[in-house]
Amino acid sequence: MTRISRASTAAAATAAIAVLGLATALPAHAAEYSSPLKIKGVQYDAPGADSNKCSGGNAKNEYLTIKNYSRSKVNLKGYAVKDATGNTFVFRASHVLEPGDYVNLRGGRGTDSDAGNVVYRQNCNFIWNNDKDTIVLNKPGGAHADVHAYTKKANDRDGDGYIKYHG
Ligand SMILES: [Ca+2]
Ligand SMILES: [Ca+2]
Ligand SMILES: [Ca+2]
Repeated sequence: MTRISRASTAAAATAAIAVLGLATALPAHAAEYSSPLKIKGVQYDAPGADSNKCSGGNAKNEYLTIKNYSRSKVNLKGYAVKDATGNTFVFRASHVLEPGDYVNLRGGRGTDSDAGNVVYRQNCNFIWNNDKDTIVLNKPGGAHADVHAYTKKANDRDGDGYIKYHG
């Protein structure tokens, strides 16, 4: 991607909107943010009957995969994940993602592992609704990194509980 200044980006965007007359017509889901980290996919419905028991439940099998699509290392510390109702998880610890590296943010309790590419929410309740929800990934300052709304019907055609966003 060509690197251009913020001012020229804004000017270009304004010009494009003026030309296309899209100022009020852009739907929210068309937004694509500039971010090194994006949502690779989500297993929003953990396989099998859901149980939020910490022992024997399956919240660990509900997970969000966040991947570093940039050519630089990125520290997850300070990044936050939110659902449509505002349930929030903040990455509190340093966890560096190399270019192309990813992390699975899983429900349930467990030991985070950089080598194992896993961070646990330390919460045995499910966060991603099985019918529909919105996944928000925010940068440490609060700006959006990536946002995806889904419904089981529209976005999970094969019905396996997994939706792929970025490859
Ligand atoms: Ca779920
Ligand atoms: Ca399930
Ligand atoms: Ca699927």
